[in-house]
Amino acid sequence: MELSKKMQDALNEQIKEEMASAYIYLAMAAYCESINLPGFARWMQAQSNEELEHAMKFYGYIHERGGRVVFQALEQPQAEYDGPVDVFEKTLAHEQYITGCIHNLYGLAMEEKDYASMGLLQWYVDEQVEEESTAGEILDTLKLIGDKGQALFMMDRHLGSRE
Ligand code: OFO
Repeated sequence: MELSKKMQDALNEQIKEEMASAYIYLAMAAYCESINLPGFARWMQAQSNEELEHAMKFYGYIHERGGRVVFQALEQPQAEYDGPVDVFEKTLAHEQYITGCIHNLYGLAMEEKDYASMGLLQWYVDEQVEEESTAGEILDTLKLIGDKGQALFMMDRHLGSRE
């Protein structure tokens, strides 16, 4: 079954969202470097790489279905933040936004009875549960830590161990 034009456009739009996510997290990585939190920066870089993988999974899928990938322009990501809590508040909010995008896509696939796309999107639905949970847990820990420098240092080392 050929990919509908409407579904193709929506998937291309989601490639943009995933690339924008990669760009946002890389900007957060650069910010973390600037405030001497190299572990946080490393974690954000790994997050950014994962987002590129999310984009490329859609890229591969559109081609597999005989569709056409068209890239869109990305907005400039925010450069400055108000410390690590702010970074993770924005990370969680962004992931919640992405979950909404994925659910809308799933809804469209259902409407169109595009079962193949529903199968692909189920992977993203599950991934978003994990993404929100991870960001939420880190945010909770950061709120507990408050301004205790030593605990933040330990957290930085811990986050820096992400592969
Ligand atoms: Fe962070 O999951 Fe994709 O965007």
